Amino acid sequence: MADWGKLSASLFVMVAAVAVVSHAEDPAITNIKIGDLASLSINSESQVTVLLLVMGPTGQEGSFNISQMINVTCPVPGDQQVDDATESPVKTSGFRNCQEMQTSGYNVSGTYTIHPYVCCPNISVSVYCDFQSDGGGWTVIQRRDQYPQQEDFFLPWKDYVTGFGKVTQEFWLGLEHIHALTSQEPYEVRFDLEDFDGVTGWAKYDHFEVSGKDLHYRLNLGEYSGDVGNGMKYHNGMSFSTKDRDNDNSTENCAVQWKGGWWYNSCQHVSLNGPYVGPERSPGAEAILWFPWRFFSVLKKTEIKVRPVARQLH
Ligand SMILES: [Ca+2]
Repeated sequence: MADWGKLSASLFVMVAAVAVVSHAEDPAITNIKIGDLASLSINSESQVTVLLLVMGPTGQEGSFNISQMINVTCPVPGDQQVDDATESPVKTSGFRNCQEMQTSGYNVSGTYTIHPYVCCPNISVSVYCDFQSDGGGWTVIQRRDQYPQQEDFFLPWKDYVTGFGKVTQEFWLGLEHIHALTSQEPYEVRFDLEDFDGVTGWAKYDHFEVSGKDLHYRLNLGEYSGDVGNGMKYHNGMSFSTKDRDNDNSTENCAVQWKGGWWYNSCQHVSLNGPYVGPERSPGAEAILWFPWRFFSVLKKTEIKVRPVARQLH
């Protein structure tokens, strides 16, 4: 029965996709409602080009502009580099993010499998869900903290795109996955910070979107709230840079200078992917920093987490 379901769904997908291709150049057809159609995949060398037509949940309203649906790209399954071997993720089905899981009753923070790609729901990604902080529903996209062995964050572009580290310890989820998450619907972001004196602080932006690779994963932030200062304002609108991909506004290479990938301007007011060093480090040296809060005092712990704005439970 399941096989027949897959087969019939595939046939439907192909027929629907062909129908759309044949009408794609018709200016009169600009929008298609979610649920009308599914997706067509075309294999290329390393990626899957997808004509994005989403089969949404029953009753879901919405539409996409055709011009936005063409040339959506997804990594092929298996690209994820984040290591979840230290804790087997709880297998789930159909959830695009941790907020949807929480709405369905999940409430124990930990490692879960989600399917964040609207274009490609077969792609699963292991993430850490925070169901406690500030109402929960957060998909964690970055963590720094003190461990016997610290993760190396001074890595090249390809690692920042696909992600690295352990989702239960230090990690970067990956720009492509973050882009997929924040492309689902309007998202917000929360930064949780802690210094070596145990003092905590937070910042939240009511909009958070990371553009795709064509725009070098540009950062788009909304309004700030919090108690650590609006440090990310300086980075809003910036492309991502790594030591081998200089997209910053400086004549220097900020990622080399500050030893980590980030949305550098020229260069930074916030540097959460810098080297992990203790409070005894040399003044001014590269580290994990949030200038408006602690200036050059290094931070002990950071978490960056995201969730859909419209689906908050409170
Ligand atoms: Ca530069």
